[in-house]
Amino acid sequence: MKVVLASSNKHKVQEINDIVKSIGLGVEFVLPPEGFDPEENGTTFEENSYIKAYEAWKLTKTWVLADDSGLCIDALGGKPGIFSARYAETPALRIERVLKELNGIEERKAHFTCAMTLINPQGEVEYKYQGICEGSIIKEARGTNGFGYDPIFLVKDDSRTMAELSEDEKNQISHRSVALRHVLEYLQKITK
Ligand code: ITT
Repeated sequence: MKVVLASSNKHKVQEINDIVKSIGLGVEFVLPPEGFDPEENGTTFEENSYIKAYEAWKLTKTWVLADDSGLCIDALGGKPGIFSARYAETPALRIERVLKELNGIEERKAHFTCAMTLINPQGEVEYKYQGICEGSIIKEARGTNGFGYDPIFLVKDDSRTMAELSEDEKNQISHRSVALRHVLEYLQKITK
């Protein structure tokens, strides 16, 4: 079964394909066609996930999955949240901004969220799920794996940041893998 993955983020696409491979299901994710450029003007992860999925559905009229994700920091009232990809110009500057905003703050609890929306070939929402991964923000970036805010995200009950985990380890626990496993379980059920 082919599913269009409504994303332009190559790291996300890679992680999603790796998770699917490790589970060994007959689902193949393909990229959206040229011209896929959704306006992410929703106010929640769920809304933006739907906007991306629906935009890709309009172009393909087939099964579509979208991932809207981001980092939510308690002490910053949930920021960067849905603005995670736009918090500053580059990934390094985004990390710098977060660390600056948390300067002097000891309570650094945070979580990653991933809202997935699956749309069927009729253009209806077939399934949605929000996955979460808990942790906290350390004071200095560590690690080179993963992407985005991974180097400053200390995984709960672990001494490592997300960027210090191997790809496989991240894919066992990440917000994205939690959401994707639910989506795949659902797809497996309905395609049996
Ligand atoms: P698409 O909309 O094309 O999928 P995007 O990168 O713009 O790509 P989002 O709007 O969902 O995607 O923003 C996600 C941002 O949240 C991403 O760019 C990172 O900054 C951050 N993020 C999401 N998942 C992450 C992860 O697993 N590790 C680190 N940062 C993550």
